[in-house]
This record gives sequence, C-alpha cells and structure tokens, in this order.
Amino acid sequence: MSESNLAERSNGSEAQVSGAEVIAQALKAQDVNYMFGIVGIPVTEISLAAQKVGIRYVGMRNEQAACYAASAVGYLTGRPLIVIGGSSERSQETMGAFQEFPQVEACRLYSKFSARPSSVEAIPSIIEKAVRSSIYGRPGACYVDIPADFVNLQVNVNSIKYVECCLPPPVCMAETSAVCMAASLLRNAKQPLLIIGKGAAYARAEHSIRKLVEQCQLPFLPTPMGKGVIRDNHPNCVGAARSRALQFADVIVLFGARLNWILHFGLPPRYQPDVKFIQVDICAEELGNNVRPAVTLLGDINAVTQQLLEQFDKIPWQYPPESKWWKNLREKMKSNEAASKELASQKSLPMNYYTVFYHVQEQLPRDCFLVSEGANTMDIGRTVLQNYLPRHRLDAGTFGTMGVGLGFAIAAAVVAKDRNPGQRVICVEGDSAFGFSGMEVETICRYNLPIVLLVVNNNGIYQGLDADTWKEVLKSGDATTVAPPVCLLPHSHYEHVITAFGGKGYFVQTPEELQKSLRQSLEDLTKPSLINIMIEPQAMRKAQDFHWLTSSKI
Ligand SMILES: Cc1ncc(C[n+]2csc(CCOP(=O)(O)OP(=O)(O)O)c2C)c(N)n1
Ligand SMILES: [Mg+2]
Repeated sequence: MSESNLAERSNGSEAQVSGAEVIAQALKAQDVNYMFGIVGIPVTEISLAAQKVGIRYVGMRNEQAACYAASAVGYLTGRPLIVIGGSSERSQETMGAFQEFPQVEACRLYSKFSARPSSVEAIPSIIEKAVRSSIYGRPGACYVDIPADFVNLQVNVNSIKYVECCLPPPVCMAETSAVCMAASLLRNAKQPLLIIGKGAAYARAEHSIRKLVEQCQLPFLPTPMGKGVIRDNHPNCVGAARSRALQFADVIVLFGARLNWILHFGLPPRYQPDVKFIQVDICAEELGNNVRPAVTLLGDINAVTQQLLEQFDKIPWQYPPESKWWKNLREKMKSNEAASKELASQKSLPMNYYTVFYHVQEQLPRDCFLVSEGANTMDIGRTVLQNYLPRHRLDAGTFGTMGVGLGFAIAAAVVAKDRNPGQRVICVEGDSAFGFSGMEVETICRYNLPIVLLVVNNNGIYQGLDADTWKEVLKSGDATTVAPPVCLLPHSHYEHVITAFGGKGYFVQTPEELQKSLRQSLEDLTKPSLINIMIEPQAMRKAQDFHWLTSSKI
C-alpha cells in the first residue's frame, strides 16, 4: 500500500491495517527494496502487501535459494539479509500447531538478532532493529518471527508508529599510533604483500585501496570474493603467483580478509614463520585469529586505508619496482600463466577445464556479474576468468556451499535490471553444483532474467566416468553398490532444463561449438540461456605447489 493509501484509510479513527501491511510498510521504511520467498499459509499476504508498497517480490522454488538470493542482494546493495518466517499461532503454542517449531531459538545461533514481536504494534521497531543489526559492525543475517495470527490481524492504523530508517553504519577509524606503526612496518618491508578480502569489497574501499597500491607500488592478492576490488589485470595483481606471494612475504596487510582455511590460517609452511600481519578489519573479534598480528587496525576498511594514505602523503614512499621480490613474483606469474595457456591450447576432445575457461574469458563482457560454484569448476574458473569491477563476483565463498549459484545469479540479475539495464550475469556451474538449485531455472525464465548459465559437465563431483565405462561398471552389480559415489549420470542433457521453460539451451562438445553458443547467448537479449559444456570426465587441475589443505578431495 502506498503512503497516500495508508493516509486515506487512516482518516477515520476506525481505519484498520493488517499485520501483513504493517510488515511491508515497516520494511519499506527501512529501505528494504527486494523480497525473495515462497508463499504459503501464513505468509502469502506479506508478499502481496510488499508488492503494494513497491518492494520487488521474487518468487523462488526453494527457500534455501531464496535466502542465497537475498544474501547476495545484501552484499550488492549494503542491505543484508532479513529472514521473515511465518510461525504458528500464539494461541496454539506448545499444542502441536501447524509447523510449530522453536524458530527464534533455532535461528539465534545463526543470526545476529532473532526475535518475535510481542504485538503487531511492535513490528516496526523490531524490523528497524533487525535491519540495523544486520548492517552495523560485521554484516550478517537477522531473523524476525511472525506468528500466523498476526498476518491478518486488523489493528487500528493510529496504533502503529513506523520507525524512521535506521542511520547508515557509523564509520570508525583505527588508533593513530597503530596506523603509524603499520605505515612504518610497510616502509621497512623487504617483501610486502596486500591481501584484499571480501570485507574490502563490502566496505566499498576500492578507490582508497587502489590509490594505496598505486602510490606505494605494492603487490596485491585478492581472495576469491575480493576479486575485482582492483581489476585482476592490474599490473600489481599477483594472483597468478598466489602460493609464492603467500610463502615468501615478510609483511602482509589483510584488508577485510580472514586468516581462515582459504588463507591457510596464516601458518607455515604456506607462510614464513616470522611473517608480520597487519590486520585491518571492522570486527574486533577477528583480530588475532590463528596468528598474533604485528599491528591491528580496527575500523572501517575504507577509512583506515585513507588513514594509511595520509601517512604516505606526509612522507611519500614507494616500494622499489625493480626489487628482487617483484622480479621473483613476475617470473612465477609468467611460468604459471604459461602452464595454464599450455593446458588451454590442448586440442584433444573432450575439452579440459582450461580450454573451456579460456574461451569463456575471451567473450566475457567486462561489466558482467560472474557467479560460480563447483569444485574444480570454481577453483580453476577463478584463476582464468577475470574480474574487472568490485562486487561483481559471487561464489560459494568461505563455506564452499554448493547450491548458492542460481540464487546468487537471480539476485545479481534483479539488481542489474534495476541499476544497469543490459548488464549480464554469467553463472558458471559444475554439473553437481547446478543440481542443488536446478529448478530455479524456472524462476530465471519466469522473470526473463539476463542470465547465461554455463554447466561445466564432467559427469560428476570432482570427476566422473565416460558413458562406456559407466555402462561397464553397471554390469558388475547393482548401481547403488558399484557406482563410484562421485559419479553422476554421464552425458546428461542439462540444457533441456531451460528449454522446458522457454529459454535457449545448447549442448556443446568442441571449442567451436562453445564459442558459437556463447556468442549467440550474449547477443540474445530476449531470453536466458544454458550451455551444457561436455568436458573430459577425468580432467583435473594443473599440478599445484602445495596439496590442498584438506586431506582428501574425494
Ligand atoms: C551443500 C554442500 N553439499 C555438499 C558439498 C560437497 N561438495 C563440494 S564440491 C561439490 C560438487 C563438485 O562437483 P561439480 O559441481 O560438478 O564441480 P566439478 O569439481 O566436478 O567441476 C560437492 C557436492 C558442499 N560443498 N556443499
Ligand atoms: Mg562436475
């Protein structure tokens, strides 16, 4: 309902408003503009009311995918995830009501704030608190529980007090003495390295970090979601020599990057035992995890980077571009890039991962959103596919959660449609990863979203079998006993999933077919496409300097 409608209906003191309308209006007041979900009793009216106040409602096929989509919108717009859950009626509590479950308690572990309003009148302030909690400090999800009987409860319109939109998160800066110490450590570093994490992307620190990199001529390495904060093809990006850079750096600045498994916990043998970390983070509890940092800079990453820049403005300093460290990194980048190119140029069929990604990279629009999930598909894709803009890469992230891809792609497409019509979303999926949320293809077609889905199909999880070997294996016994658990059905025609809903599907087996189908998909602005790319079922990653940290990938 628009505000003028609300005003009209509120003329008489008898005017009523429903709980659903209060929820919608309260969300709108907090500048929440997108809602993803699935309707059913008791939440259908909430989605209708949301549409009436101008919130875009995207009906998904699974709540999990809806949550992934909403979390991606949060990352892209700075308005994180609020989960609104319909729960059982208050009067039936403990009686075994329809879908009765301790939802508030269950969500508490996984969210920054989890609450059930005590009355319809309490909804606006609870929603304001949920939104505020989700964006202040380290961002995170919040849960608001709505008893079923609230949704259609009519209350006097004058009894509702909407809460003004919460203020943007306050910007906090690091201690000056710590900033001076960090600058001095960097000036004295022999082999410095900046690591740019997702926190830097979220903090929109791209301009200040790029300035620091260029002014001081420092090498930088993005984490998977930090890719694009500074473009991957920037001359100071040492992504192609990642292991070398981590292993030999003597001073490392972490910009919103956690020392978790993705960064090998900051420990030897992946790092020097005496490496000095300068940790820049908005979350105090993060500081000192796994390694005792040399300096901690607690604050907003953009503001803290500007503090560092002030130091280098006062007494200019540049890391020598002709240093041994730069030479060492450049050599390693060159040899790694040559090894990938060699794999990419292999002409044998079925194609390998590198061949596929090199052809995709050639046609990738520079401003596209790149979404990716899978194991080899995501890991190898990340090394070849370039990001040029901040917050334009969405992948399975720290948890490595399979199933996020289509929800992320839908979110990016919905945001792109609003902000930047014509912008495309390229969603690179392993065949297993695609299966987790495959039915969201219907959602993509229903809203006619500008998404090109690429399914990199090796017939399995990490690897699979070719059709003949699969047949042979099945001869030896029942499939549940003899089929390797990593295998999926060989030669699956995933492209039919999209043609079922009116999208365009392609089945490709050669580089030429891939090039052509990708060109056609990108040219076709009328409908979404899915390209099912058959690759060698046993194709693997090129040899790594270090084994994967986990003991086994199988
Ligand atoms: C929710 C969830 N379930 C299971 C896994 C375990 N897992 C890791 S990667 C992966 C799929 C990898 O296969 P695919 O997507 O086909 O990529 P490939 O390595 O074959 O290229 C699975 C199931 C996970 N990470 N997340
Ligand atoms: Mg696979």
